[in-house]
Amino acid sequence: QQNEARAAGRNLPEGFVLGSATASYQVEGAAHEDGRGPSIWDTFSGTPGKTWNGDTGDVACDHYHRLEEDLDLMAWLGLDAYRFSIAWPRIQPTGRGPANERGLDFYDRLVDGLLARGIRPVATLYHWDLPQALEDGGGWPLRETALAFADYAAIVGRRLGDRVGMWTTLNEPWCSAYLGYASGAHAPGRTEPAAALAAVHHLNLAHGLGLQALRDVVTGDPDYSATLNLHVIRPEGETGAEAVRQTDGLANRVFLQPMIEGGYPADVIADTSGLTDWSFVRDGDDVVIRQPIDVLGVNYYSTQRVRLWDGVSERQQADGHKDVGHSPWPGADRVEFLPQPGPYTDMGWNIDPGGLEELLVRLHRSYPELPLMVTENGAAFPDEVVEDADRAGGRAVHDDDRIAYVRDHLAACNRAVEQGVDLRGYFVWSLMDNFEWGYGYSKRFGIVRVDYDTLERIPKDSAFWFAELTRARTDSAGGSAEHPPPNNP
Ligand code: GBH
Repeated sequence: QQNEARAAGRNLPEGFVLGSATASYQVEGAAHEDGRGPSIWDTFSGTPGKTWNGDTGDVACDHYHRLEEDLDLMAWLGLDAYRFSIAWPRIQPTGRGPANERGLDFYDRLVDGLLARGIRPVATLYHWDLPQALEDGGGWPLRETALAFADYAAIVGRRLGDRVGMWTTLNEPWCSAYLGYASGAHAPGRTEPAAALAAVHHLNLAHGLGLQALRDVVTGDPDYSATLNLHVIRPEGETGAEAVRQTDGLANRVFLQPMIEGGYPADVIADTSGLTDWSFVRDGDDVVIRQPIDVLGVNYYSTQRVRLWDGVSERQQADGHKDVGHSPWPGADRVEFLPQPGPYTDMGWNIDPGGLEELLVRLHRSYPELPLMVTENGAAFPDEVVEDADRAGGRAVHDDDRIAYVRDHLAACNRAVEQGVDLRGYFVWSLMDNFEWGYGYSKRFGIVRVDYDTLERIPKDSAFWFAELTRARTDSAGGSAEHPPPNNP
């Protein structure tokens, strides 16, 4: 496995960035400390029945208090870059008004700690933890939320803008809009398809306004980006192409087109005309949203297969369950998501590295000038801790399945590069096990295990593999990740 990791590392293009990713609400904990205000995820996870086991991010991985230990882990992993998100309610407890200095101090320490270890800080402004007060005022379906986001971006940019290497405005606005406001599976848990479409627009607007605000105040020379969870959707049967058109519009083109080309796809507006007339889009918004970006972040996990429901068969959802409850796809009522062939991760998502290659190549063909970055890719598996006398601490997690997942997706990245795709890097999701949203702590995505009783970090085999991978490029002479990770007795 060590040799294999080294081989995988040597295949990557010169300067390819290897990193790991997390998000504030999923790892930080310290939910009520240093002036942090409540976010929609505090409210949602605190509402009975919304998350697995009633889990919340109150403590999470306690990353807020274990920053130095986690930074040392990242250094041991040999990360080129670390992708984290900033909790808006730490910076502005009610989403508006003056900055909370103690909140800014935490990210200041994080950024400095990364730079001291030679790791490039990649900061996301919004990874789903909207200040609750802004949701109380209407949330993402309202224009005011996008305007507030620009003020927040300016505050953060002013404080960290001399040191952050890459800024990302939003993480996966698809999830914020459709899971937050249509299916209700994510905070704030609303099930209003028309509001979800208004949220799409105001998230896009926030992206544009946020970039403008950052550019006004940042003194460094960072890359600017957004991260999308673009869907790879394959057609099934005669009606497949039409079903792909509808879902590709709602999932992909409704973000890509305004951000990169300007304006909304006419077919999406037509498909959703029964829900909204899109009058929330004002003159000039298109120009604001279409700000130049230096790189597009792509989060990729699995693929989907669709056709139009024939009205007779039992309609399926993506996960193969019966279609119950509210759909995250406004206006695509006839689309049926078919179960995908395996193998699957613990999320029930199919493993399909070819989908990543396909997606990167498609994006490159559509936007040949736009560099790409895989800002998330990874897998949940039900890992087990076993005794292992050869390891520091006497325990190990043998997650061969995760190693294979990452290896095969990196190989897909290489194939895309061979086809001319300007792919700049890859971030594994995630640095450590964390709060997996509606699934609480039941799903483990980390390359480092978190023991939620003791909050101890135990590097899994995939972490050793990743450390070997990063070293393969810097140190072709040898050297090894064999030496024990930090903080292990
Ligand atoms: C990302 O979301 C998030 O950015 C991150 O915070 C999260 O922890 C991580 O991934 C793992 O979930 O239900 O079959 O239609 C990924 C979100 C992944 C959304 C797959 C929709 C479609 C699968 N998504 N997905 S299906």
